[in-house]
Amino acid sequence: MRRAGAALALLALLSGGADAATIKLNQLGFAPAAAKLAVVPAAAATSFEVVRADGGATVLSGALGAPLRWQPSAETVRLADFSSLSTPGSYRLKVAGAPLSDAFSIGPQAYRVLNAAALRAYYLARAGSAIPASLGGPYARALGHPDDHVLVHASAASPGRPEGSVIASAKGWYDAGDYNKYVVNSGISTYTLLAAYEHFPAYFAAQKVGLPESGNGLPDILNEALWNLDWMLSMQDPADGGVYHKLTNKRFDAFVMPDRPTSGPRYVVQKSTAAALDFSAVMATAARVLAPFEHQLAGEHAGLPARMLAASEAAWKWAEAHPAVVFKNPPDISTGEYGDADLADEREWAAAELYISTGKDSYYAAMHAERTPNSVPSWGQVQGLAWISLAQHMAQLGPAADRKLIASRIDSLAATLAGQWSGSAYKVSLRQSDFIWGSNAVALNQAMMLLQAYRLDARRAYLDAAQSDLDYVLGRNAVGYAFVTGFGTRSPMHPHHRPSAADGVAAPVPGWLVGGAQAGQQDKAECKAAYPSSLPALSYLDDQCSYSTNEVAINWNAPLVYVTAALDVLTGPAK
Ligand SMILES: [Ca+2]
Ligand SMILES: [Ca+2]
Repeated sequence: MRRAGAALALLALLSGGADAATIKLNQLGFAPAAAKLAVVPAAAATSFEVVRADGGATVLSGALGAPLRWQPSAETVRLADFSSLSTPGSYRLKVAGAPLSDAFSIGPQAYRVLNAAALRAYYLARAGSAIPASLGGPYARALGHPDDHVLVHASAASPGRPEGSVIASAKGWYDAGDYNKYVVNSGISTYTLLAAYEHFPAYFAAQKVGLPESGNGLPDILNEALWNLDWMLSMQDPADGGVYHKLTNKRFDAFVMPDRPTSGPRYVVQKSTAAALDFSAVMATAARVLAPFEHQLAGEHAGLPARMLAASEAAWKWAEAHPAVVFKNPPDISTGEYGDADLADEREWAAAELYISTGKDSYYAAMHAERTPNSVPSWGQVQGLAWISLAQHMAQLGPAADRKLIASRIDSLAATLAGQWSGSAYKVSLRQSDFIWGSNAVALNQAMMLLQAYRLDARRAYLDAAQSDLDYVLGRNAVGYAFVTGFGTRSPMHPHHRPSAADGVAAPVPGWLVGGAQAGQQDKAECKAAYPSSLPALSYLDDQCSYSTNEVAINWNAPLVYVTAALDVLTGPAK
């Protein structure tokens, strides 16, 4: 991810988001039992109606909330709460003085189709795989980046693999808008998919995505995760357990299809402590998630769970011996860095996953749970993932684990997020300071943490706040976009994503969450189109040039997969 080399800005066809007078709501819809809110511009009206999308008959009317100021967009808005409407159907919101809202639907499994598309986006992003028309439809393409002939970069040279050695490191997902593969960002992405399965196995057993492997006895989400896990395994040096930080060209490819690379040979680059620890955490997680499928894992995957656990422990040992190898791009490499100098959280996460998967108390001790805080996960800050896994496995943990501490870490972060949600004019947990690069994923990772607490203590506010955060990315935001390609009434058409730019298909590859609004405008010099505003919640550009607000990334889609599944399950009928 990050930075296009020579981004050729398309002539900006600014289809434009909604303007300030527009009603903002989740453009897909809601489960019958979900909280249902819309943001209405504060004008003269004090009441709202919900009308049938066909015919316009009023089915509900209510009072708007008090006008409140939302600092991130400098707007004054009122909330419409139509949670009491639970009859399945298609509706619009009507407020005097504003255009009718976009249509939305109410019905069970409101996000099933979106969830499948968000997972399919990973399939369409597979390196080393052709996408046949039978599975990819208009997004069929030739195989790119086989990575069967990858060079060991000087920074990664070891006695057994001197500079220029050739290794195979096939499969994996393209990280984002670019065609490179990064272990650190793969770590949180793959974990989040594995956690989605681990927490909601019945949902994913029924989730058919349409993969080459579909029907092989594994749920599709695990088939997809395996494509990247196979690649990650090949990034470990079997001689010492260390893990290469990334597999990359020296420079970014141009905006071409993946089978037409423009940037020469590919390299594995320098082993790093972050890569080893993220790898260790993910392999420990995958080992236990895949263990029940031992009999379905055949051929190259035979015995995989045990090999993953061994790989995890070997990477952990390497990291213990090399605790502070911080990655920095060598001078001749200019692709994404994923550099991170704070490695305590990576160590805490790996220790927690190893504790859960091996039962060895030494790993729990290594986590130092009593001094490890909880936080909203991001690629560089992963301690929250440790707490998610510990909470999930609370009932099976040994006596060394402090259950009260685990529950308290989960609940206290959720309480903070719910407080932010409750006090927000848009009723979202995002604060002004959360409008950073990838703000849409911040919202969804906040939702994921809220849902962990709801799963522990069933406090309704946590579920409603998580719903609100999904609503935010699906349209209840200041620019009025459903921020997932192919979904909603207004969604991104020009993501910073090489296949979408080069495939000759007008519609972008579907199912991708774009980064979202933030005021940094780091691509301003490359963008011919002007940002509509410098306010954080309005600073978004649906233009290919905008890598800082309109790129896609595997780590951003993963919480979309998690949260849509969780809300389908948790707001659905009792099982
Ligand atoms: Ca870190
Ligand atoms: Ca296209």
